[in-house]
Amino acid sequence: MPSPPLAWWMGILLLLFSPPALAAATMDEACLSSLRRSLVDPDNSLRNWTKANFEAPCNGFTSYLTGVTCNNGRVYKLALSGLSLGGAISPFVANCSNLQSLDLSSNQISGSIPPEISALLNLAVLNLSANRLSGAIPPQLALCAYLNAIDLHANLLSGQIPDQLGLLVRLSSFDVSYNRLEGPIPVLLANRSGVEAAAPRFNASSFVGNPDLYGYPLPPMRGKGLSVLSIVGIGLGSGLLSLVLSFTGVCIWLRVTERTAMMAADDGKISHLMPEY
Ligand SMILES: *[C@@H]1O[C@H](CO)[C@@H](O)[C@H](O)[C@H]1NC(C)=O
Ligand SMILES: *[C@@H]1O[C@H](CO)[C@@H](O)[C@H](O)[C@H]1NC(C)=O
Ligand SMILES: *[C@@H]1O[C@H](CO)[C@@H](O)[C@H](O)[C@H]1NC(C)=O
Ligand SMILES: *[C@@H]1O[C@H](CO)[C@@H](O)[C@H](O)[C@H]1NC(C)=O
Ligand SMILES: CC(=O)N[C@H]1CO[C@H](CO)[C@@H](O)[C@@H]1O
Repeated sequence: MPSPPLAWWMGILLLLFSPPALAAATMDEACLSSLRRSLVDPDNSLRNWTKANFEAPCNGFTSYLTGVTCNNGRVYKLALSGLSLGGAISPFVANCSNLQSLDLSSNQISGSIPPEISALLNLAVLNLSANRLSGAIPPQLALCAYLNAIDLHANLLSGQIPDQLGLLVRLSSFDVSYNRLEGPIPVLLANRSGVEAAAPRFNASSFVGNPDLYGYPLPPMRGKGLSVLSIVGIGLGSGLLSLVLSFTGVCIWLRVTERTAMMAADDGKISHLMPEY
C-alpha cells in the first residue's frame, strides 16, 4: 500500500513549504501596494501597478509591474528611476524581503529614508539619488551587510554621516555629495583599512557639496577654523571693551563724586562767607 504514505508525505511537504511561500507572496504584495500608495505618480507611469498585479507580482522571473524584476517568484529588483514620481518611500518597502536592488533615483520623492530598509538583508544596491529626501541617513543601513553601492547624492539630507556605514566591507561605491550633511567624515569611509594609504577609500567627489562636512578627504574644518577664531576674537574683544568701559565708568564716578564733594564744601564755605543778602 504505497499511496497512503505518499499522500501523507505530500501533506507534510505542503505543510512545510506552502505557508512560507504564501507569507512571502503576501509580503511582496504588502510592499508593492504600500509603495504605490505612498508614491505620487503624475505621469501615470505605474498604470499596471494594479491590485490584481500586486496579488501575483511575479510569474517566475517576469513581472507584470513596471520596474519590477523577479527571481524565483519573489521581487528581486525595483527600478523606478526618472519617472517624475513624488510622495514618499513607504517603510513597508522592507516587506519585499528578497530585494537586492532598490533604485528610485531621479524623481521628486521627499520625506525621510525609512530605517526599516535595514530589514532588507540581501540589499546590494541602494540608489535614491537626485530626489528631495530630507532628514538623517539611518545608521541602521549598516545592518545590510551585502550593500556594495549607496548613492544618495543630490538630496536634502542633513545630520552627520553615520560612522557605522564605514563597517560595510563590501561597499565599493558611496556617494552622498550635494546634500546638507555636516560634521566630520567617518574615518572608515575616508581611509583604507590597514596602513595609511596614498589614496582614500572614497575620494572627495563622494562628499563635495555639503558646506558643513569636513575632514579628510575634504579640507579639515572648512570655514569652521575661521569662525572659531572669530568667536574667540569677539570674546576677547568684548571682554577688553567691558573692562575699559567699567574702568572709565569708575573713573568718571570718582571724579563726579569728588567734584560734588568739593562743590558742597565750596557751597558751605560760600554760604558761610555770605551772611547778608
Ligand atoms: C506595464 O507597463 C509598462 C509601461 O507602462 C509596459 O512597458 C509593460 O509592458 C507593462 N507590463 C505588462 C506586463 O503589461
Ligand atoms: C544611481 O542612478 C543614477 C541615475 O538616476 C545613475 O547616474 C547613478 O550611476 C546610479 N548610481 C549607482 C551607484 O549605480
Ligand atoms: C587618513 O589618511 C590621511 C591621508 O593619508 C591621513 O592624513 C590621516 O592621518 C589618516 N587618518 C587616520 C585616522 O588614519
Ligand atoms: C574619485 O573616485 C571615483 C571612483 O570612485 C573616480 O571615478 C574619480 O576619478 C576619482 N576622482 C579623483 C579626483 O580621484
Ligand atoms: C510580515 C512582515 O514582515 N510585515 C512587516 C511589513 O513592514 C512593516 C513596516 O516595516 C512591518 O511593521 C511589518 O512587520
